[in-house]
Amino acid sequence: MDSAPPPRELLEIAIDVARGAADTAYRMRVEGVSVAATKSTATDVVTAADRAVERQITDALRRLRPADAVLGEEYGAAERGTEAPARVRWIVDPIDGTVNYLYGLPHCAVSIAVEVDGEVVAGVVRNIHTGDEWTATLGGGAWRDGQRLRCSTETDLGQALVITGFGYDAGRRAHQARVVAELIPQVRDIRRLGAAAVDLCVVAEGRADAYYEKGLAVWDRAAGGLVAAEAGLLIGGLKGLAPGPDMVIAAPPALFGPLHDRLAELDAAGGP
Ligand code: LIP
Repeated sequence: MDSAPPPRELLEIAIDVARGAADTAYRMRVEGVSVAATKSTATDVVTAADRAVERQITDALRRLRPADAVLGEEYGAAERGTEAPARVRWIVDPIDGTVNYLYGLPHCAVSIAVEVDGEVVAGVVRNIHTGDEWTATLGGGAWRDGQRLRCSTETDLGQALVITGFGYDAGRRAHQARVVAELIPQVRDIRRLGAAAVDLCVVAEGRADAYYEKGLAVWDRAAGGLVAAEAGLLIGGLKGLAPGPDMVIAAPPALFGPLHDRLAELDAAGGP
């Protein structure tokens, strides 16, 4: 198989493609967007911008890296011109925080991560409205607009500002609401901002102390998870599992255990 480029080179491609995609998303938002379709439930929406932006990203990656695999939220695994295995795979969320995007709330982003041999080695999250751009390479640190990111050093869960999110299914939301109702008296406060990729970057730069959510897809968390890890956060699931659809926890080393244990007690990975 072909050799893979260094993470920095892959990151430069991701940044360039994400900037063009975010410009398109912003232009389409200004022009006006509406719901084009729904997915898992009537509130799990897709706009024409989600689709157009993912096509733009996939087309650009095809031109630049034709032998690579691409996995996107809206169109899944993109067609490749070859059956040869790909060492490099791009993981794309064209607009993370789609409901925020639909309503014009400025907490939504283009998220592009890139794996080599199954490990995420670079990622970019670019806020569509503000242009805030978070990047990371494996072992190379996490950055926002040239500033190195360091996560919170909070050690007391009772003083922690914790970000979370909720799914689209009513039964899952009811279970998640029960969990957060039990947790909220035991932490400083809860924030629900609506875009996992940005939430992970906000925690990476210490503007919140920790994050957890059940129900994330790999494209929601791939780039933001690398940014968070490179900023010093521990990233994991419950009971020794890797981060995945059942649970993603991102917390500083001193908080990871206490938050993990509380979420396990509350069966936060359970429910529908
Ligand atoms: C969103 C996530 C968010 C979650 C929302 C939704 P989408 O992704 O980023 O954290 O709470 O329910 O899943 O659907 O906007 O790509």
